[in-house]
Amino acid sequence: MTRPRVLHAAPLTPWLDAQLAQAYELTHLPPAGAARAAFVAAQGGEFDAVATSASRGIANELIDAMPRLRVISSFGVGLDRIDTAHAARRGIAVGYTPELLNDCVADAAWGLLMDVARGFSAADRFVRLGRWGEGAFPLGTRVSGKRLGIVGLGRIGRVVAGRAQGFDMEIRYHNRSRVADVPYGYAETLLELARWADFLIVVSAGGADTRHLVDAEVLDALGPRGFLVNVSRGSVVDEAALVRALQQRTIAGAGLDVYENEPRVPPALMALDNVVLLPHIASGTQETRQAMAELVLANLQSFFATGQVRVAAPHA
Ligand code: 8YV
Repeated sequence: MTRPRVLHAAPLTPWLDAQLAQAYELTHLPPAGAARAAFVAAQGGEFDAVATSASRGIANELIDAMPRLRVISSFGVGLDRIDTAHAARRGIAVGYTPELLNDCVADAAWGLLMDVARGFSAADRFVRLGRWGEGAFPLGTRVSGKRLGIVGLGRIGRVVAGRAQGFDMEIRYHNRSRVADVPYGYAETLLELARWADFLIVVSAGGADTRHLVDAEVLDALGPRGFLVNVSRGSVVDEAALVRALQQRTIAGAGLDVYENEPRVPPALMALDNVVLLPHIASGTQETRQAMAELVLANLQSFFATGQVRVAAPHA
Protein backbone atom coordinates (compact mmCIF):
# COMPACT_ATOMS: atom_id res chain seq x y z
CA MET A 1 0.00 0.00 0.00
CA THR A 2 1.37 3.44 -0.82
CA ARG A 3 2.00 5.71 2.15
CA PRO A 4 0.24 9.09 2.35
CA ARG A 5 2.28 12.01 1.05
CA VAL A 6 2.83 14.71 3.64
CA LEU A 7 4.13 18.18 2.91
CA HIS A 8 6.36 19.53 5.70
CA ALA A 9 5.62 23.26 5.57
CA ALA A 10 7.22 24.74 8.74
CA PRO A 11 10.00 24.10 11.26
CA LEU A 12 8.69 21.50 13.73
CA THR A 13 10.82 19.39 16.12
CA PRO A 14 13.53 16.82 15.30
CA TRP A 15 11.48 14.10 17.04
CA LEU A 16 8.37 14.96 15.03
CA ASP A 17 10.32 15.20 11.77
CA ALA A 18 11.70 11.70 12.38
CA GLN A 19 8.26 10.27 13.20
CA LEU A 20 6.68 11.88 10.15
CA ALA A 21 9.46 10.58 7.89
CA GLN A 22 8.99 7.07 9.29
CA ALA A 23 5.22 6.98 8.88
CA TYR A 24 4.69 8.93 5.66
CA GLU A 25 6.27 10.00 2.39
CA LEU A 26 7.54 13.30 3.76
CA THR A 27 8.65 16.16 1.53
CA HIS A 28 9.95 19.51 2.74
CA LEU A 29 8.46 22.63 1.17
CA PRO A 30 11.28 24.67 -0.42
CA PRO A 31 11.77 28.24 0.84
CA ALA A 32 9.57 30.89 -0.81
CA GLY A 33 10.72 31.91 -4.27
CA ALA A 34 11.15 30.47 -7.73
CA ALA A 35 12.16 27.01 -6.47
CA ARG A 36 8.99 26.76 -4.42
CA ALA A 37 6.79 27.84 -7.31
CA ALA A 38 8.34 25.19 -9.56
CA PHE A 39 8.04 22.55 -6.83
CA VAL A 40 4.37 23.34 -6.20
CA ALA A 41 3.59 23.31 -9.94
CA ALA A 42 5.27 19.93 -10.35
CA GLN A 43 4.24 18.12 -7.15
CA GLY A 44 1.31 20.05 -5.59
CA GLY A 45 -1.18 17.53 -6.95
CA GLU A 46 0.39 14.66 -5.01
CA PHE A 47 0.00 15.69 -1.35
CA ASP A 48 -2.62 14.21 0.97
CA ALA A 49 -1.57 16.13 4.09
CA VAL A 50 0.30 19.16 5.36
CA ALA A 51 2.23 19.41 8.62
CA THR A 52 2.76 23.04 9.57
CA SER A 53 2.98 25.31 12.63
CA ALA A 54 0.70 27.99 14.03
CA SER A 55 3.28 30.69 13.45
CA ARG A 56 3.93 29.66 9.83
CA GLY A 57 0.43 28.46 8.88
CA ILE A 58 -0.40 27.80 5.26
CA ALA A 59 -1.56 30.18 2.54
CA ASN A 60 -4.83 29.58 0.72
CA GLU A 61 -2.89 29.82 -2.54
CA LEU A 62 -0.86 26.79 -1.50
CA ILE A 63 -3.94 24.92 -0.30
CA ASP A 64 -5.53 25.57 -3.67
CA ALA A 65 -2.49 24.20 -5.47
CA MET A 66 -3.05 20.84 -3.72
CA PRO A 67 -6.26 19.32 -5.11
CA ARG A 68 -5.72 16.00 -3.25
CA LEU A 69 -5.15 17.65 0.15
CA ARG A 70 -7.42 16.20 2.86
CA VAL A 71 -5.84 17.16 6.17
CA ILE A 72 -3.70 19.92 7.72
CA SER A 73 -2.05 19.21 11.07
CA SER A 74 -0.77 22.32 12.82
CA PHE A 75 1.77 22.59 15.65
CA GLY A 76 0.24 25.23 17.94
CA VAL A 77 -3.03 26.76 19.03
CA GLY A 78 -3.15 29.93 16.89
CA LEU A 79 -5.29 29.76 13.77
CA ASP A 80 -4.61 33.23 12.40
CA ARG A 81 -2.45 31.84 9.57
CA ILE A 82 -4.76 29.02 8.53
CA ASP A 83 -8.04 29.90 6.85
CA THR A 84 -10.09 27.15 8.49
CA ALA A 85 -13.30 28.25 6.76
CA HIS A 86 -11.57 27.96 3.38
CA ALA A 87 -10.22 24.53 4.34
CA ALA A 88 -13.71 23.44 5.46
CA ARG A 89 -15.23 24.53 2.13
CA ARG A 90 -12.70 22.27 0.43
CA GLY A 91 -13.54 19.42 2.84
CA ILE A 92 -10.06 19.55 4.38
CA ALA A 93 -9.79 18.63 8.08
CA VAL A 94 -7.61 20.86 10.29
CA GLY A 95 -6.01 19.53 13.48
CA TYR A 96 -4.25 21.72 16.05
CA THR A 97 -2.82 21.55 19.60
CA PRO A 98 -4.79 23.68 22.10
CA GLU A 99 -4.67 23.31 25.91
CA LEU A 100 -1.24 21.61 26.06
CA LEU A 101 0.58 24.94 26.02
CA ASN A 102 -1.66 26.94 28.39
CA ASP A 103 0.64 26.60 31.41
CA CYS A 104 3.91 27.41 29.70
CA VAL A 105 2.51 30.39 27.78
CA ALA A 106 1.01 31.73 31.03
CA ASP A 107 4.33 31.16 32.81
CA ALA A 108 6.13 33.07 30.07
CA ALA A 109 3.67 35.97 30.38
CA TRP A 110 4.45 36.12 34.10
CA GLY A 111 8.17 35.89 33.44
CA LEU A 112 7.95 38.86 31.07
CA LEU A 113 5.78 40.84 33.48
CA MET A 114 8.13 40.27 36.41
CA ASP A 115 11.20 40.92 34.28
CA VAL A 116 10.07 44.24 32.85
CA ALA A 117 8.56 45.51 36.12
CA ARG A 118 11.66 44.76 38.14
CA GLY A 119 14.16 45.33 35.33
CA PHE A 120 15.81 41.91 35.67
CA SER A 121 17.14 41.62 32.12
CA ALA A 122 18.42 45.21 32.24
CA ALA A 123 19.94 44.50 35.66
CA ASP A 124 21.66 41.41 34.27
CA ARG A 125 23.20 43.56 31.51
CA PHE A 126 24.24 46.08 34.17
CA VAL A 127 26.10 43.40 36.15
CA ARG A 128 27.71 41.84 33.08
CA LEU A 129 28.92 45.23 31.87
CA GLY A 130 30.72 45.68 35.19
CA ARG A 131 28.61 48.72 36.06
CA TRP A 132 27.58 47.63 39.58
CA GLY A 133 30.55 49.42 41.14
CA GLU A 134 29.47 52.70 39.48
CA GLY A 135 26.29 52.98 41.54
CA ALA A 136 22.95 51.44 42.30
CA PHE A 137 20.66 49.96 39.65
CA PRO A 138 17.41 51.98 39.32
CA LEU A 139 14.51 50.82 41.48
CA GLY A 140 11.83 48.66 39.89
CA THR A 141 8.05 48.59 40.19
CA ARG A 142 6.22 46.40 42.72
CA VAL A 143 4.07 43.66 41.18
CA SER A 144 2.31 42.03 44.16
CA GLY A 145 -1.03 43.56 45.10
CA LYS A 146 -1.34 45.57 41.88
CA ARG A 147 -4.08 45.64 39.23
CA LEU A 148 -3.91 43.15 36.39
CA GLY A 149 -5.90 43.59 33.19
CA ILE A 150 -6.21 40.54 30.95
CA VAL A 151 -6.98 41.09 27.28
CA GLY A 152 -8.78 37.93 26.13
CA LEU A 153 -9.99 35.61 28.88
CA GLY A 154 -9.72 32.38 26.90
CA ARG A 155 -7.92 29.17 27.76
CA ILE A 156 -4.56 30.84 28.39
CA GLY A 157 -6.08 33.98 29.94
CA ARG A 158 -7.73 31.89 32.63
CA VAL A 159 -4.39 30.31 33.56
CA VAL A 160 -2.75 33.75 33.65
CA ALA A 161 -5.50 34.90 36.01
CA GLY A 162 -4.99 31.87 38.25
CA ARG A 163 -1.30 32.73 38.61
CA ALA A 164 -2.19 36.35 39.51
CA GLN A 165 -4.12 35.24 42.56
CA GLY A 166 -0.81 34.05 44.04
CA PHE A 167 0.42 37.64 43.72
CA ASP A 168 -2.65 39.02 45.52
CA MET A 169 -3.60 41.01 42.47
CA GLU A 170 -6.95 42.50 41.61
CA ILE A 171 -8.00 41.08 38.26
CA ARG A 172 -10.22 42.42 35.52
CA TYR A 173 -10.52 41.40 31.89
CA HIS A 174 -11.81 42.51 28.55
CA ASN A 175 -13.25 40.05 26.07
CA ARG A 176 -15.65 40.18 23.13
CA SER A 177 -18.26 39.12 25.67
CA ARG A 178 -18.49 38.58 29.41
CA VAL A 179 -17.32 35.16 30.65
CA ALA A 180 -19.98 33.58 32.86
CA ASP A 181 -18.10 31.43 35.33
CA VAL A 182 -15.25 33.66 36.58
CA PRO A 183 -14.94 35.90 39.67
CA TYR A 184 -13.04 38.65 37.81
CA GLY A 185 -14.40 42.08 36.93
CA TYR A 186 -15.40 42.64 33.31
CA ALA A 187 -14.39 45.80 31.46
CA GLU A 188 -16.83 46.64 28.64
CA THR A 189 -14.05 48.30 26.67
CA LEU A 190 -10.33 47.80 26.38
CA LEU A 191 -9.82 51.54 27.01
CA GLU A 192 -11.60 51.23 30.35
CA LEU A 193 -9.43 48.20 31.26
CA ALA A 194 -6.22 50.01 30.24
CA ARG A 195 -7.13 53.10 32.30
CA TRP A 196 -7.67 50.91 35.36
CA ALA A 197 -4.76 48.45 35.04
CA ASP A 198 -1.17 48.65 36.24
CA PHE A 199 -0.32 45.69 34.01
CA LEU A 200 -2.01 44.63 30.80
CA ILE A 201 -1.37 41.07 29.56
CA VAL A 202 -2.47 40.37 25.99
CA VAL A 203 -3.54 36.76 25.43
CA SER A 204 -6.31 37.16 22.87
CA ALA A 205 -6.34 35.28 19.57
CA GLY A 206 -4.66 36.88 16.56
CA GLY A 207 -6.29 37.51 13.19
CA ALA A 208 -8.27 40.23 11.48
CA ASP A 209 -10.74 40.68 14.37
CA THR A 210 -8.05 41.68 16.87
CA ARG A 211 -5.63 43.55 14.58
CA HIS A 212 -4.23 46.62 16.39
CA LEU A 213 -6.69 46.16 19.25
CA VAL A 214 -3.96 47.68 21.42
CA ASP A 215 -3.45 51.01 19.65
CA ALA A 216 -2.03 54.42 20.58
CA GLU A 217 -5.18 55.33 22.50
CA VAL A 218 -5.08 52.17 24.62
CA LEU A 219 -1.38 52.71 25.34
CA ASP A 220 -2.12 56.29 26.36
CA ALA A 221 -4.82 55.02 28.71
CA LEU A 222 -2.37 52.52 30.25
CA GLY A 223 -0.23 55.52 31.06
CA PRO A 224 3.33 56.28 32.21
CA ARG A 225 3.17 53.85 35.14
CA GLY A 226 1.58 51.02 33.17
CA PHE A 227 3.22 47.94 31.62
CA LEU A 228 2.17 45.88 28.59
CA VAL A 229 2.92 42.17 28.06
CA ASN A 230 2.11 40.44 24.77
CA VAL A 231 2.28 36.66 24.33
CA SER A 232 -0.50 36.35 21.75
CA ARG A 233 0.28 37.73 18.31
CA GLY A 234 2.27 40.77 17.21
CA SER A 235 -0.67 41.85 15.06
CA VAL A 236 -2.80 42.58 18.15
CA VAL A 237 -0.58 45.53 19.09
CA ASP A 238 0.12 48.54 16.87
CA GLU A 239 3.90 48.10 16.97
CA ALA A 240 4.76 51.58 15.69
CA ALA A 241 2.56 53.12 18.40
CA LEU A 242 4.17 50.86 21.00
CA VAL A 243 7.69 51.89 19.96
CA ARG A 244 6.68 55.56 20.31
CA ALA A 245 5.06 54.95 23.71
CA LEU A 246 8.18 53.19 25.00
CA GLN A 247 10.54 55.82 23.58
CA GLN A 248 8.55 58.70 25.01
CA ARG A 249 7.83 56.80 28.24
CA THR A 250 4.11 57.35 27.90
CA ILE A 251 3.97 53.76 29.15
CA ALA A 252 6.50 52.44 31.67
CA GLY A 253 7.59 49.31 29.81
CA ALA A 254 6.70 46.21 27.83
CA GLY A 255 7.48 42.51 27.69
CA LEU A 256 7.10 41.01 24.23
CA ASP A 257 7.26 37.48 22.87
CA VAL A 258 5.63 38.31 19.53
CA TYR A 259 6.02 40.96 16.80
CA GLU A 260 4.23 42.18 13.72
CA ASN A 261 6.86 40.88 11.24
CA GLU A 262 8.62 37.95 12.91
CA PRO A 263 11.49 37.27 13.00
CA ARG A 264 12.06 41.00 12.40
CA VAL A 265 12.15 43.02 15.61
CA PRO A 266 12.17 46.80 15.15
CA PRO A 267 15.75 48.03 15.86
CA ALA A 268 14.20 50.92 17.84
CA LEU A 269 12.99 48.38 20.41
CA MET A 270 16.45 46.88 20.79
CA ALA A 271 17.80 50.28 21.75
CA LEU A 272 15.45 50.55 24.74
CA ASP A 273 15.99 49.24 28.27
CA ASN A 274 12.31 49.44 29.27
CA VAL A 275 11.35 46.52 27.04
CA VAL A 276 12.12 42.80 27.34
CA LEU A 277 12.30 40.97 24.02
CA LEU A 278 11.81 37.22 23.55
CA PRO A 279 11.92 35.34 20.21
CA HIS A 280 8.39 33.80 20.26
CA ILE A 281 9.23 31.15 22.84
CA ALA A 282 6.26 31.33 25.21
CA SER A 283 5.31 27.70 24.56
CA GLY A 284 8.96 26.72 24.16
CA THR A 285 9.69 24.17 26.86
CA GLN A 286 10.83 20.64 26.10
CA GLU A 287 7.78 19.15 27.79
CA THR A 288 5.18 21.31 26.07
CA ARG A 289 6.76 21.18 22.63
CA GLN A 290 6.99 17.37 22.90
CA ALA A 291 3.32 17.14 23.90
CA MET A 292 2.41 19.40 20.97
CA ALA A 293 4.53 17.29 18.58
CA GLU A 294 2.79 14.11 19.75
CA LEU A 295 -0.60 15.64 19.06
CA VAL A 296 0.43 16.84 15.59
CA LEU A 297 1.37 13.24 14.81
CA ALA A 298 -1.72 11.80 16.52
CA ASN A 299 -3.97 14.14 14.53
CA LEU A 300 -2.52 12.79 11.27
CA GLN A 301 -2.59 9.17 12.42
CA SER A 302 -6.17 9.51 13.55
CA PHE A 303 -7.18 11.14 10.28
CA PHE A 304 -5.65 8.40 8.16
CA ALA A 305 -7.20 5.69 10.37
CA THR A 306 -10.70 7.15 10.91
CA GLY A 307 -11.16 10.15 8.61
CA GLN A 308 -11.12 12.53 11.61
CA VAL A 309 -8.31 14.34 13.39
CA ARG A 310 -8.14 13.87 17.17
CA VAL A 311 -8.44 17.59 18.01
CA ALA A 312 -10.16 19.55 15.24
CA ALA A 313 -9.80 23.29 14.82
CA PRO A 314 -13.05 25.27 14.86
CA HIS A 315 -14.06 27.08 11.70
CA ALA A 316 -16.40 30.05 11.71
C1 8YV B 1 4.07 27.77 18.60
C2 8YV B 1 2.22 29.52 18.80
O1 8YV B 1 5.18 27.52 19.38
O2 8YV B 1 0.65 27.90 19.47
C3 8YV B 1 0.84 28.96 18.89
O3 8YV B 1 -0.08 29.58 18.35
O4 8YV B 1 2.42 30.56 18.31
C4 8YV B 1 3.35 28.78 19.39
O5 8YV B 1 2.92 28.06 20.49
C5 8YV B 1 4.55 28.08 17.28
O6 8YV B 1 3.55 27.95 16.35
C6 8YV B 1 5.70 27.16 16.90
O7 8YV B 1 6.25 27.61 15.76
